[in-house]
Amino acid sequence: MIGPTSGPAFPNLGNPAKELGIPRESDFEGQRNLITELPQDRGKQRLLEGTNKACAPRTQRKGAVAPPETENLPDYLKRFYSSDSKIKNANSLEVRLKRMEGFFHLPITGILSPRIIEIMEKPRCGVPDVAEFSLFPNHPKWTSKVVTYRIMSYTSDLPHITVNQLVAKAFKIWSEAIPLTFKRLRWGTADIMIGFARRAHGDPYPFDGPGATLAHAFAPGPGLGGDAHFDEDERWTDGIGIGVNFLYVATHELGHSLGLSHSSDPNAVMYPTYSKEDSKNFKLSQDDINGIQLLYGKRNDSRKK
Ligand SMILES: [Ca+2]
Ligand SMILES: [Zn+2]
Ligand SMILES: [Zn+2]
Repeated sequence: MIGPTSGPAFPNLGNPAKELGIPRESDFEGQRNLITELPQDRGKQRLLEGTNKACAPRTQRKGAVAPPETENLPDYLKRFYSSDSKIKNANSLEVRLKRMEGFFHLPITGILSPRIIEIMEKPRCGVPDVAEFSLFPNHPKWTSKVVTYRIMSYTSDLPHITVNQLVAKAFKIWSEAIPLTFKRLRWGTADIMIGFARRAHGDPYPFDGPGATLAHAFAPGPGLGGDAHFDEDERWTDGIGIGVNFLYVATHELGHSLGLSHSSDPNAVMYPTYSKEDSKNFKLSQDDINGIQLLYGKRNDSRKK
């Protein structure tokens, strides 16, 4: 959880995260140790918890129609449904599974169903759906009317100018609903630092190769707060080519950068999983608009669309 009240849980992470293009294994090793030492990283939004398993080489190739790798299901639940430790048996897989069923408005059984397995198999955002410190409990948000961003590194899949345009478009999608202005910086430190990176990239949440986790972002705050990272091991597209729709994922991640957590409304851009169909000609759902306007209020000239 990143917020104004954040403690200095990861004091060394501010700068490496600002250098996304340069993954440094030595930093990663240090940070992984830090995670081990600080299992309750209350100062930071919990993203890809327990990534060691996720990064281990897979023994079998994961295909879209392959049966679920059941050994990874507990890992999924640990990563995205970290439980409230105050509850008895909070860490049991059954409790986590029930939390997942609750999030997706499925019957609460605590038993793996085909629908749950189907959801688990989808590529998704790395931010947990339900976790003790990921629910943005203090509602962190930007207090300035002008929020700055900077694109630190690019994907090799798209021309730089396309990435610039799509990021600007993603910000515009949000700014049409709220009275914030987003200003791009070419250098220096911006509120929202954006970049592409693969595997370990300077924060405690290394990416996982092609598929599975597509991106993650941090809630508003200092340091890593607001930053949005995209997995360079994905094939990114502007919506025309084959691959993951960058505009859609960027709009989703910037929702986190602005302070929104995941929505269980399947029509919402803030829904945690990604599908090619949903990303086509998408727009903010009423749920997304309600959420963002709860934080920032309405834009006065919101008719200007
Ligand atoms: Ca990935
Ligand atoms: Zn997300
Ligand atoms: Zn990251």
